[in-house]
Amino acid sequence: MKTEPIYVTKPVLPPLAEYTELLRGIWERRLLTNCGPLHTELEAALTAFFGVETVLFTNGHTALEFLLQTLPAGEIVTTPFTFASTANAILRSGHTPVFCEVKESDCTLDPAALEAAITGRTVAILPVHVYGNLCDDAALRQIADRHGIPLFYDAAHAFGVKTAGGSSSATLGDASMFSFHATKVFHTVEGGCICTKDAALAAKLRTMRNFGLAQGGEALPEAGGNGKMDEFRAAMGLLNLRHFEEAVAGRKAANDRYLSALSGRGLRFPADANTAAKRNYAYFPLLLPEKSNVAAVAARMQEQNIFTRRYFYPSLRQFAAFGGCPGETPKADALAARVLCLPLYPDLSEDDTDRVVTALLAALSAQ
Ligand code: T4K
Repeated sequence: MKTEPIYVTKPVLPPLAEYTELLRGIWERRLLTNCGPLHTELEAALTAFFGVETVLFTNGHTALEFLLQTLPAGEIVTTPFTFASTANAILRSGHTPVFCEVKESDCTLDPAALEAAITGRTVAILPVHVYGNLCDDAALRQIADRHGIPLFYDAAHAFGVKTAGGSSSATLGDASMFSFHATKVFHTVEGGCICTKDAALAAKLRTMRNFGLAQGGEALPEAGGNGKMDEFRAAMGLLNLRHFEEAVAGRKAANDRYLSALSGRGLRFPADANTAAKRNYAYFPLLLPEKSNVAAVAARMQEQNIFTRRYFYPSLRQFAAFGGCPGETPKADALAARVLCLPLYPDLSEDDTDRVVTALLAALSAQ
């Protein structure tokens, strides 16, 4: 008998009755988009949650493009150990990505390698809190300040994470982008935001996401685009925020089951190197031993109907679109070739975790 598939993630959904209750209001008002009341409510709720001003967008990638469009054209130093979106956003907003090495411990941008990547053309630094592992903000901040350039974070994976000192991840850097995609720990189906303490930047982004229109539509100081989130997705966000802590607790339980079953077997767990005071358990990445055939392990698990993902292989440096971009990153390229993410979501059952572990160990011993 064929077993049920286990995918790398399964989006959380609030109780249907709670969603239909909010839909009733949308039906009554007929305000579907253009910053309606649910949008306003979600922006305020997230500002309170993050402890810093939040500007909602239609998705995380678009939010990042809008943010990077506020900079003069130049080079932006980033990591190749991330999803394609990070470097795509740099290129598509008129800049050149410059790739910098990562730390082996947690796969985040290595401050020790950063200085050498900065040139007279650098306009910003864009590290990634990959897997929810917070970057070494104090060290990065010092370098950014020394060069007088902004420090923006791709915080797509870091919703709800708190620093060792207990601050929200959203308070780090000059601005941070969060993704609210369906596969994320908190989602609005598609969605994202920019968090920033800079009130002028927040105001500018609000204008830019609405075609650049200001003064009630009678002025257009700079060309903008359409980055707005609609009421249906804002409703999803309000409810998922209500149930967020339950979702994290479910993820943590599955994460801990994996850790106790897999420790001491020559595997490394880069998300477990996280020193945050509060984690979100966004992913369960494994670093397989050097020389492992990761594709073969994934294929064997797939025969058991278990769908892992190689987030984030290959290193961005190996994509044709970024071929001409500066930066040598052998460490990051080698780490990316060893990584495999196991299924992780709040209602991943004990039996399913066991199925994943059994399939993984069998695939590894067949190497
Ligand atoms: N920066 C970073 C560092 C990012 O990781 C991302 C996005 C961004 C920026 C950009 O943010 P957004 O513009 O997306 O807000 C996913 C997501 O589409 C993407 O949001 C995410 N990072 C990236 C790491 O992963 P895929 O192509 O891996 O997703 P997909 O469709 O293969 O889904 C994975 C599994 O999840 C499926 O096998 C089944 C399950 N699934 C998925 C969806 C969408 C469901 O069960 N239901 C669903 O609705 O990209």
